Amino acid sequence: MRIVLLGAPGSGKGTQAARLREALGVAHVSTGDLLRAQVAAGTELGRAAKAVMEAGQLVSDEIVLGMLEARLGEPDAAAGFILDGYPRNVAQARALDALLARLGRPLDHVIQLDVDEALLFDRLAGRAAAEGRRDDNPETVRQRLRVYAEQTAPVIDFYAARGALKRVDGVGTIDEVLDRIMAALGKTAVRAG
Ligand code: B4P
Repeated sequence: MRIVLLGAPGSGKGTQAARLREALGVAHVSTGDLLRAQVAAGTELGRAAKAVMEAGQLVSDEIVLGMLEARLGEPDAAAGFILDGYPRNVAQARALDALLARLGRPLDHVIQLDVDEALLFDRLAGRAAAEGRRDDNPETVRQRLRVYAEQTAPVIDFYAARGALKRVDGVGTIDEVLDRIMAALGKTAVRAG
């Protein structure tokens, strides 16, 4: 199964994608995690991305697409994947279409996680306190939400226009949201306990 998970910063994409990976046995491909790994490793790409991420802006489409293509070629993605954090603008959505057409692996589902803005701030403030991620400070979060409204929200319309979008309420416990996503995928959630 090949899935795109859309949603604002703090909407729970990363959290739910990790659960979906377990539930569906597909790869979790987070462009944010891939970029943070490059930053941590101090690569040239990571050095270029660091300041951009800390300013709450988007890293260049070209860099992210190259990283994504390499990641989709890894063995765990052969069974399918959940894209978390990609595409983040309409140019990326078009590039993804072209890439997946070339690979002969079109998308099966596009899920949008809906969460209101006040709750996004609370969640990211919680993560700032717990994990100290440098782009979770209030000023950068405001900038990330602006970038989301300007550049990423049109991606929702891009998929909605072709009738491919399913909207899921992202407010509730992590398990409740997971159940809603699984229902939107036509699956039943099975969990231990
Ligand atoms: P990302 O890593 O994608 O960060 P994010 O949008 O904040 O989402 P994330 O997945 O981490 O958070 P989640 O909502 O799960 O991007 C970071 C930066 O990388 C971007 O700003 C950009 O610079 C760069 N980047 C990434 N992809 C790019 C691309 N394609 N092109 C260009 N640049 C790119 O969770 C947030 C918090 O909410 C967590 O603390 C979590 O525990 C909590 N939470 C989740 N679900 C909850 C629930 N149901 N109830 C309560 N709390 C919940």
